Amino acid sequence: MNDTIGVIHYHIADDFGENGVHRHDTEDSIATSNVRHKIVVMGAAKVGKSSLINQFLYNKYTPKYKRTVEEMHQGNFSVAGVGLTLDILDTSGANEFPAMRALSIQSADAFILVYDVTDANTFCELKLLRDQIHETKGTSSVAMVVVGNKTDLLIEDSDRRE
Ligand SMILES: Nc1nc2c(ncn2[C@@H]2O[C@H](COP(=O)(O)OP(=O)(O)OP(=O)(O)O)[C@@H](O)[C@H]2O)c(=O)[nH]1
Ligand SMILES: [Mg+2]
Repeated sequence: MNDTIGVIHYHIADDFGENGVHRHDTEDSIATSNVRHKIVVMGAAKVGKSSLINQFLYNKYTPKYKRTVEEMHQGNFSVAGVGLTLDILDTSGANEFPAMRALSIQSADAFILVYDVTDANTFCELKLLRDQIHETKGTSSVAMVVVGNKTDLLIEDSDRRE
């Protein structure tokens, strides 16, 4: 998938569906939705994958940590007048269940790979993940975006040095 997504206007979800699936289906978005993609969010434990998703979809942030096993979210967007449904899979950074990770990779159209800018190990982990994704997909032509998270901690560090 090499589609370029321009400006995304997103809605804040206000409903929690069955099976832990968070949905935001307005009549308007259902009527016009005609593109659907599955995005899988991966990265080491505690880098902030769930926090990014919760902020993006629901405008919510909590400093409390609760580990994820696996959670599917859904967002409906309008991109240049075209309805877009994103199924966003939040994964566990712990990789306790490698078979589950392989299935997630197989099912994805695109990936968001998250690391913590204050922890170099989490960036190294992304390299391994990238290799696993290429291997599982059988191609290196895979849509992925790398996100460096927790940049606020870098700003705090430089403030302290001054
Ligand atoms: N300072 C700071 N803390 C953050 C940021 N994003 C997330 N956190 C905190 O980091 C911790 C881990 O965040 P999560 O979003 O749960 O991390 P995760 O990658 O989903 O972790 P797993 O589900 O275990 O893989 C939480 O206590 C968050 O509040 C950020 O941008 N800055
Ligand atoms: Mg999580």
